Amino acid sequence: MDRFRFLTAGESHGPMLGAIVEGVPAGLALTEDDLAVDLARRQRGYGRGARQAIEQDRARILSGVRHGRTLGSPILLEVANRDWENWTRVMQVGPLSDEEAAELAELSANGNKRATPITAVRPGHADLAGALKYGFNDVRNALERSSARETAARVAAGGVARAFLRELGIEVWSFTAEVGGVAVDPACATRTREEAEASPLRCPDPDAEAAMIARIDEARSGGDTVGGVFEVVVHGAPIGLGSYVHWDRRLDAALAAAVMSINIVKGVEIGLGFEQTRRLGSQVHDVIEGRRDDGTWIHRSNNAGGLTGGITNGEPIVVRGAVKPISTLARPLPTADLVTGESLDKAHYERSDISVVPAAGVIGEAMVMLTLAGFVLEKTGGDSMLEVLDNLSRYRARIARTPDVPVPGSRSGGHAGGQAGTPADGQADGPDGNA
Ligand code: EPS
Repeated sequence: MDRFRFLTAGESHGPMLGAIVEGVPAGLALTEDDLAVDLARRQRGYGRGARQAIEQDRARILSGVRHGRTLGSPILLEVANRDWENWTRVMQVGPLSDEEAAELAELSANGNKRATPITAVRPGHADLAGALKYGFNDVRNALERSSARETAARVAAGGVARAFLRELGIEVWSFTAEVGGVAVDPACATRTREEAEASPLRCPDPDAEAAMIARIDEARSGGDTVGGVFEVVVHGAPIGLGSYVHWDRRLDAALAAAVMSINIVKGVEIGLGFEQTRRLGSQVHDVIEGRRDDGTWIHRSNNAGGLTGGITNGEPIVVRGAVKPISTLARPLPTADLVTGESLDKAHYERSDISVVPAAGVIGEAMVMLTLAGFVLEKTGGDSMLEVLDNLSRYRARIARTPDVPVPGSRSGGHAGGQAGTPADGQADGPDGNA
């Protein structure tokens, strides 16, 4: 069973979004203010639409924390949908009385889009496949949950993972690497992390950002949308998270699945990603220069994105997500009707964002952190933070030394070299947390 897992619940225009995070060790300092930081970052970014002016996302912690510290029990989080008050009848949980049904029918007859069943499925959205799969004749039943609004709950859960990883010295950040075909030029990425974070697109290259903003404006005036690429970077992950022994123990595979699960993502790269296929091996593989005194290893480059053989190698982990253009267009594409199957001039439209690449980066961070937290706990074990920290520091100390190799043929625990891992240094039987 997974040591660390989470689930979310909630519809885009329902009363709230929820998340349950399970497996967080006891004793972690955690407050609602900690979670508010990433939730606010997810709401920002040039190209966002009208919905973000309504929402002020903040997570309530409803279980699993006492006096500011986790208890080791499931953590239940709630993010209210402020827009709910405009949707109470349309999204009512209880059955509609005859009067309530008549009220909705009248609203619809008067042209109220929200009260009218949606059948003009949007190309690129989950509308058609989702409605057919679940047997709906109103796309509202599918789009409410397939909406990227759900990612607010993931980011709330990701905030818990961030607090955990931070205690272990692991930091996760992201930036906008590309929008509408305009890419950051690494040579011109002059902004500090704080400056990039505060910029309209969370972008480290000011010139590229200006061109990206122009692309978003062009798309907006054409009733269109644009996608892009975000890059998530992890610093401080210990060597040895993940494994090559099975497909589902590879950290690179888990990170790819986690980032691909974000509603709008259609591609994931680790490190140099697809670019590696265009270069020779000698131009790709990261030359290993040796071990530092603190036990970390020096690679001349990081084209592997911190992961070799599905295992962290001590370099920063680099994961890129490809964000498709949003599928709800102000100038809708032609489509077909869900019920009649006949072609239509225009797909459904209410309101939408133009571009969400900066927000997708924050969601990417959350998915990376939630995945990493599980792999860290698999490595360290531990029911309390003290135990996790203790196990991790022993493991770090152990791998910083010459490998502790049993002498071939020895049955009594003799060790090559003799100096490493002896009871005298208190490490020989120390857990690496994976026992
Ligand atoms: C979304 C449609 C829009 C987005 C929404 C995702 O919502 P609405 O239909 O209320 O205008 O703004 O994203 C969010 C609400 C959010 O918080 O990210 C969709 O169809 O996926």
